[in-house]
Amino acid sequence: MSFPILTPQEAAELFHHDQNVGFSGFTASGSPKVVPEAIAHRAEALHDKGEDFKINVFTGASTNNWADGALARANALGKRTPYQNTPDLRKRINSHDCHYFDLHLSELAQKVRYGTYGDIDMAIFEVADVKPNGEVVLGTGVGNVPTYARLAKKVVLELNAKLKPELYGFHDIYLPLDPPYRREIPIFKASDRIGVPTVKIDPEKIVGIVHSDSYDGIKGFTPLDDTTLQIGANVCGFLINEMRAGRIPKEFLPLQSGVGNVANAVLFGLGDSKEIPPVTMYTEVIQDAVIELMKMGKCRFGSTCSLTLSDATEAEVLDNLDFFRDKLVLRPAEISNNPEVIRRLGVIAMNTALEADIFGNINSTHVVGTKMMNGIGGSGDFTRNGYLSIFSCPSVTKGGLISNIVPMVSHTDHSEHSVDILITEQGVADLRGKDPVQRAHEIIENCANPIFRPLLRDYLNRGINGHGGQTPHTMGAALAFHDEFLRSGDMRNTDFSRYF
Ligand code: 0RQ
Repeated sequence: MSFPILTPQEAAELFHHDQNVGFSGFTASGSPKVVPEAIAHRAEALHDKGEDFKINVFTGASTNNWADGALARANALGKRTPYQNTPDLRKRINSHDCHYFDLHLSELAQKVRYGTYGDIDMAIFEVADVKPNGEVVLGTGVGNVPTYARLAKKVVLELNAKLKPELYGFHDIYLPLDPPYRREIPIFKASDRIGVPTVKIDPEKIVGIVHSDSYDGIKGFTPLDDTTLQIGANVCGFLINEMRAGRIPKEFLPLQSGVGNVANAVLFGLGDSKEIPPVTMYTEVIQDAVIELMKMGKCRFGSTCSLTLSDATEAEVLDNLDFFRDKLVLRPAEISNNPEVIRRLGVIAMNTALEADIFGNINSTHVVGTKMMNGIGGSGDFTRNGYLSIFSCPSVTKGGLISNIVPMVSHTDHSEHSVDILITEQGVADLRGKDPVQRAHEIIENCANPIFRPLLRDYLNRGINGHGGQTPHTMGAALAFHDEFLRSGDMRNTDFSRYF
């Protein structure tokens, strides 16, 4: 069967108001690049005529500026899940123009298969190759394609010339049976393959192919500053101590690392360490640092949902696929982030917090408790199920106006029950085996910025000497740091006497 070749504009005409649309990819990697932008233009034209036009977009994780960015600017997103990170969409979410529900990434595919959110009307998949029988080789990110491919009524393919058919073999496509028929996910080490290399789409559903020619559009990392480097060094130092103490076996354990500069700094630090053996990753995103480690022989294998690489590194990988062929596997999000596998493999989870409280709860998503930043992403999948769950962040933000260590988090994504270790540039708080007050001392003395330590000690002592309890919060004062920030823009002005 040969499929019609469409322009992005012709493809955009196939989408209608209030349809549920599944996108390929995970982060900017593998996300569609030309059709969503054309849909955004179509939305603008329809809005100008006074017509309603918004689509509900289901992805693997965040997308890119051509998809979430353009659709948000056009106010063309009705519902959106499970994760995003573009400034324009963030504004739409916080102003209620877009109904965003923030979900653990591992959960979406199964919920979609059960029909929780209705039918999947359309899907747009970026592919490296397509066969006449509807079999496709995906690109740099898988996300939830296997599920959307099965359920979507119509599929538009974006055939990206930058990708190569030789990506065949990098993907391991596996769709688990749903409960009550689910069996074990038979991954026993990061490199195990359990599925097939391609996604088979019913050719009758493929309504056309649109050509594109672009890398994922991810910028290189900004040079690491002193704070980031020190956090990275503290994480590495902690992991080395754990290995020396025998709490991490000498073969080491698979690593998951979130996105961003801190994650990159940690991985570069691990690469420099003579003591840590070459690592494996069981993770959702592989960034530039892991590719460097592979070239240095310091990373043996990476299991991931996406290659979230800067354009230069993506080009390098695509030009050297044979070198990476036995070092990488790309899996669907429900497998890369699968709680059963994460727990079985003993993954060391390393994620970033916006703020942590003195008792060990983490806020990763909401600025001052109200404004959505990005979403929980896969951080909950890994934190809750990892062998060791580490959070890191700088001790202060915005030049010291904000303390990232607060009396009580203004929103909770990861509770004290799931967080083992907190790390800032100041040091390491080991929360394991400690009660709430012991954890508070550990966090204040080792992780809080010295400028904020007296205020945090004051809060803790007032609580202990006041209403007490195992977790000695003082309800009227627990959010005093945030309250002060909203009043004066500077948490350092917090005056607890106002609240007691
Ligand atoms: O603001 O953008 O105006 O400069 O938040 O902070 O320090 O640059 O850190 O880029 O690593 O993001 C938690 C958001 C951290 C991210 C979060 C402000 C700060 C800055 C960003 P500017 P940094 P990062 C893998 C796993 C959840 C999902 C996840 C995230 C901006 O890591 O989204 O982990 N995590 N997924 O100034 C107010 C505070 C603040 C603050 C920082 N306490 N109050 N603003 N900022 N702390 C990926 C996937 O799942 C796909």
